[in-house]
This record gives sequence, structure tokens and C-alpha cells, in this order.
Amino acid sequence: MDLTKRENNAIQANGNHFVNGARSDIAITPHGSDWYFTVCAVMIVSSFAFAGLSFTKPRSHRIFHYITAAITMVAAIAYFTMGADLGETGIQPEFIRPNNHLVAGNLREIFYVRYIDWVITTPLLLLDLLLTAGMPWPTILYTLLIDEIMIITGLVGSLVTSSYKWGYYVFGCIAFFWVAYTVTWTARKHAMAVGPDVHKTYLICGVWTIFLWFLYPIAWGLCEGGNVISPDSEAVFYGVLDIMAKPVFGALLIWGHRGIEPARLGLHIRDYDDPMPGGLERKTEKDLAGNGHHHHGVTDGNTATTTGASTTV
Ligand code: RET
Repeated sequence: MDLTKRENNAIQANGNHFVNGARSDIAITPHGSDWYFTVCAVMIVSSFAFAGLSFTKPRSHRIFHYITAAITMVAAIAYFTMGADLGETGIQPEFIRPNNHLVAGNLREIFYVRYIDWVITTPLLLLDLLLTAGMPWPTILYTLLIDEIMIITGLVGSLVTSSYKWGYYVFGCIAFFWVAYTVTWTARKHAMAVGPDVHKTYLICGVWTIFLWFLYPIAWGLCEGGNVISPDSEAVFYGVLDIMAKPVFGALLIWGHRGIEPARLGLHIRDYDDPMPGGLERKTEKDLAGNGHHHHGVTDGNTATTTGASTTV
């Protein structure tokens, strides 16, 4: 078989999905599919990089590597799905544009799998960010729940054919403004209180996030909402944003954390051979060797609920 002549046949294999007897006539072409598979490859490589880098840290210091690797792993699967022309359904656009050949047609291909990705990964991105700021967990939890409202309203709106879709869009935007306020204001105050190095890392990742996240509702308005740009352009728009918001964000965050002890953020994470809080002191080989791994004494363990630069020797 001549591999140089092999073409991506995902559209042929999976693109004959019919909704009520009709096939989406506003849909990705093999170019869109190729691009989705390219982004999938970027996400896979990033996942290996983040997971691999975690081994340069002791297990008690890997939380940000784990969260970030999980984000790109989920995205890789979502992009595989979209490259394969799956995870989509045909939706009649509110605005039918017969005179624009890029979006002429009666059924637009809507990739609902995008929202399944986002409902998992956007809370994890916020978790990365808000843990960096040393935010208290109730505010973190609340912000993640509001974020899920934003994504689910976006999903429902994208599947609605009438103008009511914009009602969902407005709910989603209100939720987003709440999230943006928390990231730019409340969490920034917390980051400042921890220390200037933490504040700097938080600021870089936070500004990057909010700038990029503002572009998603614009993309939605042009794609799922307004049916203005073609599904191939949609692939490029969301694909570039997702690369910036996941692998590039992750790299900035992990780099920013290189000199930050998780304990300073209130994250006191035990390894299996650390002494239990309130348990009996148990000397391990690592304690005796004193290899720089962090071991809290029995009394230190009891202060695990305090925040700030209180512990670690
Ligand atoms: C929607 C439509 C409803 C209104 C708003 C939206 C915002 C979506 C955002 C998505 C971010 C996704 C990321 C993915 C990472 O790869 C749902 C489009 C405000 C902000 C960061």
C-alpha cells in the first residue's frame, strides 16, 4: 500500500450520520478532520510531557502535574472524536444562509463532545488556577459549580434551534462573568497574601486564562449560535484556543510552580511513608537519610488545616 497516497477517510466512515432522515449539510471537510487530528496529537504529546515531568518531583508535590495532564488527556480523546467526525449531531440553524456557500444548508453539524470535554476540563483548569492562589476550598467549589453552569447552558443552547438558544447563552455569560470576577479579583487577593512569587505565577496564568476564555463565547456566537463561519473555520478557532488554554496554559503553570512549595498554598499532602497526623512517630529510611523529602512531625501533621507559609522544613 502506498502510504503517501492514503487520505483521511473519517468523513466517509463516520460522516453519514442522519438526523430525522437528513444528513448535516453544514459539516467539516477532510481538512477540518485533519486539523482536529493534529490538535489531538498536540494534546497527546502534552499529556506525556506533563505526566513525565511529574516524576521529577516527589509524590507529595505533583498535584499540579496530575491535574494538568488529566486536562490534556481528556482533550486528546475529545479531539480524536471530532477528527473522526463523531460526537456530533445535526441541528437546524436559527439563521439559514442560502447565499453564503460556506454555511449554506439546513443542518449544521454541532459537536456536543466539545462540551463533554469542557465540563470535565474547565473546572480542572480553574482548580489549577485557584489552588495556585491558595483560595479556600468553599470558594473554589462554588466557582467550579458556576463554571459547570456556563458549559451546560452553552451545550443546551447549541442544540436549540429557535432564538431561545440565546437565552441559554445569556445565562452562560452571566455565569462566566462570575467566574471572571473570582479569578481577577478574589483569587488575586489570596495569591497576593501568600507571597510575591505566587502572586506573579498566578497573575501570568490568570490573565492568560481570562483573555482566552473571553474568546470562547465569541466563537460560539459565530458557530453554534449565529451559523456565520463554516465548521472547518470553527475547528481552527476552537482548536487554536484550546491549544492556548490547555497545553500552553499548563506549561506556564507548571513552570511557575517550580519553586513553590504546595504547603505554602495550604496543600499538605502526605506520602504513604509520612507519619500519620496524630499517629505514632515512625522513622523511615528516607527520614534517616534526610534526602530533602518533606516529613511533618506528629505535631506538624495536626496543623494541616492551617494555610499559608506555616510549615515545611
Ligand atoms: C459558552 C457559551 C455560553 C456562554 C459562554 C461560553 C464560554 C465558554 C468557555 C469555554 C472555555 C473552554 C476552555 C476549553 C479548554 O480547552 C459555553 C461558549 C461564556 C469560556 C478553556
